[in-house]
Amino acid sequence: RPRPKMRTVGGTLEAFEQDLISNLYYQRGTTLESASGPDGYHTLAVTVRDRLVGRYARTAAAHYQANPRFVYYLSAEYLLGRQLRQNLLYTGTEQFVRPIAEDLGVSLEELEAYDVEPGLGNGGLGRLAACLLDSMATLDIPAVGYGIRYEFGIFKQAFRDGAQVERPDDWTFYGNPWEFPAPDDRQVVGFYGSTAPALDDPSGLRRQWTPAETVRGEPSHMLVPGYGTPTVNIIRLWQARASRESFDLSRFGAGQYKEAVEDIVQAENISKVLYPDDSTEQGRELRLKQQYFLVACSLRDIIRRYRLRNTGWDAFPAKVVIQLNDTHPVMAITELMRLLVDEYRLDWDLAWSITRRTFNYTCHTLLPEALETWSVELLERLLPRHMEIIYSINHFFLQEVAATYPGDLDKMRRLSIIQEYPEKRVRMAHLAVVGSTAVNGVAELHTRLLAETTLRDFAELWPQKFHNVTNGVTPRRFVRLANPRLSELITERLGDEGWLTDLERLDRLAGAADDPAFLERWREVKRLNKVDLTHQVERSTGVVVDPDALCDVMIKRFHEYKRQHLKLLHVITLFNRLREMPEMDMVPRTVLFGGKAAPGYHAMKLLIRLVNAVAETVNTDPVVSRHLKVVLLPDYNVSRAQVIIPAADLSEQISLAGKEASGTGNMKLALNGAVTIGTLDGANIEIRDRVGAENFFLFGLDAQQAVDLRRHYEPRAYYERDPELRAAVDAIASGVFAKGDRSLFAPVVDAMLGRDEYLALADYRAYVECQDAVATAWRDRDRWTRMSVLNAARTGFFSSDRTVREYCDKIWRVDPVRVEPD
Ligand code: 26Y
Repeated sequence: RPRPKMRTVGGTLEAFEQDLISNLYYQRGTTLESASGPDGYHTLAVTVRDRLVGRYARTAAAHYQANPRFVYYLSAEYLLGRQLRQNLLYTGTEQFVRPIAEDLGVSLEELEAYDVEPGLGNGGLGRLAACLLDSMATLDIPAVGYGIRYEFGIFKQAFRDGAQVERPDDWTFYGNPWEFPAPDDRQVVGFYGSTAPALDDPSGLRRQWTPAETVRGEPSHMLVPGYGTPTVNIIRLWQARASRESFDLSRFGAGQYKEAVEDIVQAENISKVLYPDDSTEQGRELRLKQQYFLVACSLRDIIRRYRLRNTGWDAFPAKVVIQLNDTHPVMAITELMRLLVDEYRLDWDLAWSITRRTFNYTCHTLLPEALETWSVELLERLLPRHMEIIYSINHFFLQEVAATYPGDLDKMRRLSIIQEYPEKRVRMAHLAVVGSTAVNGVAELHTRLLAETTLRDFAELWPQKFHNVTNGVTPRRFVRLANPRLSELITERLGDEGWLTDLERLDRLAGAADDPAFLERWREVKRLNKVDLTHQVERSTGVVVDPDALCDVMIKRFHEYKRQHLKLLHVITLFNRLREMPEMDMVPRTVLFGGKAAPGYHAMKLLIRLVNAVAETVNTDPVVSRHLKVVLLPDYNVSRAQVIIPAADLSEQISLAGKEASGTGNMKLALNGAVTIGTLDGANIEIRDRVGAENFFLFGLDAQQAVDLRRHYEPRAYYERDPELRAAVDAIASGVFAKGDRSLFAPVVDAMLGRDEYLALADYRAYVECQDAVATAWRDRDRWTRMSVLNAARTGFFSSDRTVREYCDKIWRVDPVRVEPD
């Protein structure tokens, strides 16, 4: 078989093969003859990784040389996805692997099976962080991401009798070839203890904290390469380690083995799991510890880096911009104040001015219950000095408020960082706004509603602080890697791969939407992707689905506001219709759900059971299953998303208007040619504006109507009035999906008819009618394919490259630094 001879940025094939064999020998200590699968994978991984190390070294050198302003992204979550394929693509070595693997008698797919995705996040916010880092590197922005190296990431989801069971995600069990430990940069972090006045400080604002407990933070980093550029940034992850004194040798000697390691276990628990259950006091304390651990380690590292090239503090905000990804890292504001005032002895006002100019805050929610608060009692115990600093910040802030609104005590109460009733708590979002230069929402509607509702008083006080930066997604992972067939077709049509770094060029596909030959090829790509998905569905669930059916996809965390139950009511309606009229000519559909429910979120775990129960009933009904299949794919994650998204025809974005901050799955699906059925919520609105109303299935209440209706809402009235809705709800209540057991799903029915918090019943009729319009459109193949093409062609705006450019222009004011090419 002829081998490509050319020299590319990835080097030559011969050199790559040489390095592979040498790495197998010297890194794994084995030979071709005796290597195992994991040996092969690790060897390939480090061989690819090695090609990024030179770039990283040159990036670090260029950054050192330029001493630029850096973006430091602080996030409790990162959902990076698998690394192997991405790094093969980014290093230009993808082309070598197949011929070499063939030679050695293995397949890339076999090796890739060992590539584990680091599940260091829950959902949208964590994946956004990963997309932004990818775009920052691609745009040559000097940036570092900081996070926690959770020993166990997001749980693995399985189903037992249809119910979600959670298994630990031991993602580093076989080692992680993608990270570099950096033990020299470890930090020490304190907890608990007491504070005392500093000796020579008449203002009383400087104090001395003596922690009662210390923990080490050990960093390791993963490389974040840019696409089409030599820039390689890093994400630095902290793992908690007991300080060396924690091992109690004398107790061990006395046979008290458990007690001897107690302190070690306690310390290392800090980075043990992503989002420890917070239903107990200990759980909440552990979460706060995690948050402080992350920011304390990261700030010390940021200061260490600053001091490599700078002296004094005046230039700090000119060289350091810190982006807070939601409220989870907001304690960084108080920690920087503590470092500057107590440790570096700056006076309060200067420290506060530096701090405020350094931080910016991104809010990702509108739900009041998602706004974090911490009890003063807990803070006083765990971080006594930080609590004092919060009081001082609040004191000076409220003075400012009083000067602006003299005598308006209600205003003060609403703006205060401290909530007084029913118990004293610290409002982290308020602290974030007060301590930041810029605050942003993640879609236009979200930003507007933030300013009008959740953060209204702040938006009135400081209107210039508020910005919108609509989210985006990286086209490298979610189009090029996830959907190579579509990527090839696009590249062929547009003439080159420029669209991958300039996504708005996709608009040149719009012309092709009227070219029948192109439509035919577009359909063929979608079909092949659906065949791939079909195999995956069959492997993981045993359900056989028809690749020619309409592939109707709802993939996201299970949450009431996202309204998986509304989708389910539609599914049950189709089921009822088919049972009633077995001969009806219904458009064949596969309804695919994917998503996890938080382990303590009982209502959603019950809904998962119901989805699985409906799936079982539908898929085993001889009549219904000819037209309809329902699947809940277990363990939805980034890797699964990369298989599902390219195969989707219809994208379900049906949250109650005014509840979904942005959504990013909506963007990924549209870019892959799925047509959206959705409400006027989050970024759906901006997607519809761009793809055109005629290429988007809109239904339901808008945000204002939802607020108005909520005031006097009676779900039962909708139930009584609409026979199809009644039949759907009754089917659940009657036990059809529970082998006659009427009690199992009764709580779902009660929630719908009782309060129906997210107005699913009110939107039901509009939704079902809209779905009927979807089915009609689907029957006209060319019409549908045209819509599909136009969705991809017109959503180039939703590249995270554009998002990062907006952050750069509006908030960060950082410039790119060019790195010496390979
Ligand atoms: C405090 C803790 C319980 C907590 C943990 C995780 C609170 C919030 C979160 C995660 C929030 C999240 O993922 N939000 C999503 O962020 C996306 C990126 O901006 C948005 O697209 C999406 O609408 C929003 O729900």
